[in-house]
Amino acid sequence: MSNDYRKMWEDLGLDLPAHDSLLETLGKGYKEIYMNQKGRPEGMEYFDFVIREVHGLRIRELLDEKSAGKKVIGAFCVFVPEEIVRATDATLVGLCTGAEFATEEVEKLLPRNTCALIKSAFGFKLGKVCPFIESADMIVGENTCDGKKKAYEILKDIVSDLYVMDMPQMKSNKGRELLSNEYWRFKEVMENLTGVNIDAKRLKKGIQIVNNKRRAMHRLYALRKAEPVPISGLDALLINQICFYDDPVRFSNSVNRICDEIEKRIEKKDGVFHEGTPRILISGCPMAIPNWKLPWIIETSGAVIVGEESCVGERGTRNLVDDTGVTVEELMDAIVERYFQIDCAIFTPNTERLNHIIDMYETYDADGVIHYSLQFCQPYLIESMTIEKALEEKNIPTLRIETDYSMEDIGQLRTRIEAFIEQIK
Ligand code: BJ8
Repeated sequence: MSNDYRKMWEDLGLDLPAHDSLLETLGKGYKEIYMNQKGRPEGMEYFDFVIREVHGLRIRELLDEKSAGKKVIGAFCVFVPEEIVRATDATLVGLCTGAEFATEEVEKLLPRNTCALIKSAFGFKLGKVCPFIESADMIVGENTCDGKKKAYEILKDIVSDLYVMDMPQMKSNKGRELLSNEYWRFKEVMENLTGVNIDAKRLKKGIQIVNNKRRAMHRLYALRKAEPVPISGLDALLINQICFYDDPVRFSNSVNRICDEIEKRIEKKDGVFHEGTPRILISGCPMAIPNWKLPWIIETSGAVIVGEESCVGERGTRNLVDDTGVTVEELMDAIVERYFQIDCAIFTPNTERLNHIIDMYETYDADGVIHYSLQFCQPYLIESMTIEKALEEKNIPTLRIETDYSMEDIGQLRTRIEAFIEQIK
């Protein structure tokens, strides 16, 4: 990375030695996991570039936008409506939550048995290694799981401008009303922060930009149904992860470009795994950069991932917002309608999620489901048991995995996954 970037990180208040070590670990992990894959589509070059520049050029772009008077908003959850952020010309970025960092410091503030995702968010802040969190004008938290909502009470003292959005826990009329009220409140907060009045034209434009991003992802997902599989699950995950950071218009164009290439590959029956490779559907907690552990083990154990029932995957991007409304009220209603369908495990009951898993299993012609929960994540861990039972009743082979971001359990995970793949072959 150039000296220019070093100055930028220093100005953002990052701890440069700690940041150097983070980048080195990231780079090493990335090389080992991504660069060793064979036959990747050429279009992955763009995403390799983005990941290389995730703390470089992308941060420079965000800082340039800020100098031009625009705002950067950081978030931890797919319930934060990007359409509203876009309508004010601000940029929404997903904050880093996929690796262990500054654990000792974190455990002075949070109990040890807090899920890795929450600890990671704190670790990146306390370790001063995340340029996204330091660039953000406002960070949006959401009262989803208990872990997050209690953690925000502590996070508010270590970040400036934390805004917390309340969240329904049930898909009832009352729940919908709560979400709607919260989105209107968020709209007002965004207007005050940016000085931009969100009218119907702006909101529609925001909706269209985000819809286009989702459309491109839907196109990519659909291509993964092919046999032999034309893109690895690791590469698809990377694209899903970059979806949270990149400029949305450029990102959508790049995804569409790789889809054009993949379509040609499919015509030639050119796959990244040979025909007949066991096809896995992953379901569960989100996997933020650089959490590639489980997919890497699966795809180096003789199987290929064909879909992710996850917020960094189909749960996060499915369903478009209806953009046909003409008033702000109609468009806001359409936004609420779309987000209220997200079947996160924080909802009770949450039967839609089970139906979606079964639907994805069938659509992607999967041979088995691997359910992934982070340790201490009660919503997904508890749901995983009902899901396993329901899937097994339908004779869908299922493996339940509980892990964290450490590398200590790689051997044990590999043994269990290899045995599962053997069983479904
Ligand atoms: S919409 S999945 S992004 S809340 S892993 S912090 S649930 S204890 S991340 Fe999520 Fe939004 Fe739901 Fe999606 Fe809590 Fe579990 Fe930790 Fe989690």
